Parts: sequence; structure tokens; C-alpha cells
Amino acid sequence: MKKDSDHAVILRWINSIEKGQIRSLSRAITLLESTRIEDQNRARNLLEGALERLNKTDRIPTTRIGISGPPGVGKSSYIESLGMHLLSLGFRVCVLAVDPSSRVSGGSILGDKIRMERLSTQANAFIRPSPSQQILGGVTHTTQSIMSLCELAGYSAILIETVGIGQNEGAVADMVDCFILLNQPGSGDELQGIKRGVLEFADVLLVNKMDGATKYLAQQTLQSLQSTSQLINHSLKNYQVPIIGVSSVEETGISESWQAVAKFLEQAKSIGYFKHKRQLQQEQWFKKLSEFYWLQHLHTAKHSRHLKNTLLKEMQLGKKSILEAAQEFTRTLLNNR
Ligand SMILES: Nc1nc2c(ncn2[C@@H]2O[C@H](COP(=O)(O)OP(=O)(O)O)[C@@H](O)[C@H]2O)c(=O)[nH]1
Ligand SMILES: [Mg+2]
Repeated sequence: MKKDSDHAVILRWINSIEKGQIRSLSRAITLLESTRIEDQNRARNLLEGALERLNKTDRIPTTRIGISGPPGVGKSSYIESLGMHLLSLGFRVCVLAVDPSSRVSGGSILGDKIRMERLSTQANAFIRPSPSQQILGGVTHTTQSIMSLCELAGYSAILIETVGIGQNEGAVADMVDCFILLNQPGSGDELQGIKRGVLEFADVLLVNKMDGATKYLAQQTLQSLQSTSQLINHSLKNYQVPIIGVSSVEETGISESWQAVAKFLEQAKSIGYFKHKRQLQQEQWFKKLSEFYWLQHLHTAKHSRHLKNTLLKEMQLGKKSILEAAQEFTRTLLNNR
């Protein structure tokens, strides 16, 4: 009986998300983000239903864009300007801001909100700062689940802001259709640093703050990047990564940057690279979800606590090494489902 009524509640919930009701969407995201064990079943049912609905209906194609770069480079400011531009083109815009620093500083989420003040008052825009769940770079399986919910709610452009710290760019790039990397106006030395690791993930490179006191430096950075652009090896064959200067504050170069994204997507679609990337996104999502379920199982399995205590004791008595104990713990619980 309870099961039936739960099912009905979930169905109603999904219906109202599909109608674009922001409150229902927000509540659903909060549920998916919940780390409480007792929320997991509902979250799973909700997501299951939402994905089923998404697959059933013919919907407008969505575009998932990742925007990354070091703290302070202007990601939030750029997203606001790009978001306003996309609204003017008829998109419904959703912004997911995953900012691991916000947990530490406590202030950046508020800062992001203030900086996206214009966008946040628009009827066709939805901004959602997400707690990073203490995972490096803040990207988890829930980010992908949330993207799907937002697509069900009718958002056609999903913009994901992540802080680039040099290690998580690959993970973010694997969950979006197009990855934009923002660069600071800076010295050549800093560019060397960017080049090595991160540039290979970028589909579009931007140099921000092309205005006022930083204009000259930004122009230099732009030129320096452009002069090395042939060295960037993009996995889409014959694709030359565009490098564009923008000012998110003065809103110059914004539409040009979007044209570059659109051109990339067009080229990617024409040779099946886009489809391939969507498959990779599914694979990564699957992998992350599986890892999540494994961990969950490890910590909630019936004999988990008992086994852990036994093994800890054996370790303390010198009967087992820490490696043996950890492996036995994992192996035993995974074999005894
Ligand atoms: N001059 C100038 N400042 C900018 C620009 N974009 C962002 N900023 C400033 O850079 C700081 C960091 O911006 P923010 O968007 O929060 O960066 P984020 O940490 O990458 O999200 C803020 O003080 C912004 O006002 C720009 O295009 N020009
Ligand atoms: Mg920000």
C-alpha cells in the first residue's frame, strides 16, 4: 500500500518537473544530493522515473557545456553573460555551479549568486549552486543525474561551472558536449603551465578580462596562446581549437565565443564525434554510479561493521597487515551480496 502511494507521489513529482516547475526541480536535486541512506531509495526511484520519461519522449536536443578555469578567472561572470546571450537566442538556460572552494570559504556561493544577478531573475533561467560533496573538483555521479533532471524540466542549454585545479578537467570534459576553458591574462610562464596539462581537454579556449586595466595583458596572453595553438592536439580530427578574447564585464566576444561552440558542435555532429562523446558520458556516469553503489554497499552491508571490527583487531594483534585486512574486507563484502 505504502509502495503504491510512494509510486504515485514520485509520478506526480516527475510530472511537475516536466512542466518546468522550479520548486519541484529544486526539491528533486536536493534529494539526489542527499547523502542520507534513507533518501537513497526515493532518489533512485525518482531518477529512474525521470530517465524513463526522458527516453520516451521526443525532446528538443540539449547542449551540455562545461566551463572551467582557475578561481577568479571570471567563470561565473562569463556564464552570466553567455546565459543572457543564450536566452536571447531562445534557449532555456540552466547553470549548475559546482564549486569546491565554496565549502571552505563559505562565501563564494553567495558571490556567484550576486554575480549572476541578472540571469537569476530571468524566467527561463535556473541557477543551482551545488555542494561539492567534498570530492576533488566537485564532479560526481549526481552531477550527471542532475543534468538529466534539468533536461526533463525543459532546459536546452546546461552550463556547468567547475573550478579548474589542473586535475579534474578531464572528468568534467567527459561529462559535457563542449568544454570551454577560461584563461587569466598572465605571463608566458603561466601559459607553459596551462599548456602541459589542461589545454588538451579544451574544445574552446577563452582569454577573459579583455578590458580596462587588464586589456593589454589579456591581448598578450591571447597572442601567445594563438601562436601555440597548432601544438594543441584535439581528438576531433582536423579541428583547430579556437582561441578567443572576451570581456565578461563589458560583454564583448560573448556571441563570438558561442559561435565557436556552435561551430564545434556542428563539426562534431557531422562526423559522429558528438554521439561518441555522449556514449562516453554514459560510460563515465555508469562507472561513477557503480563506484558509488559499491562504496554504499561496503558501508551498509549487514556484516560490514562486525567484519571491520574483527579485521581491525587482527591488525592490532599483528595477525594481518593493513593491506591484507583492507583487501579481505572489500573482497568478503563484495562476494557476499
Ligand atoms: N575586468 C574584468 N573583471 C572581470 C571579468 N570577469 C570577471 N571579472 C572579475 O573577476 C572576479 C572573479 O570573477 P568570478 O566570475 O567570480 O570568477 P570565478 O571564480 O572564475 O567564477 C570578480 O571580481 C569579477 O568582477 C572581466 O571580463 N573583466
Ligand atoms: Mg564562480
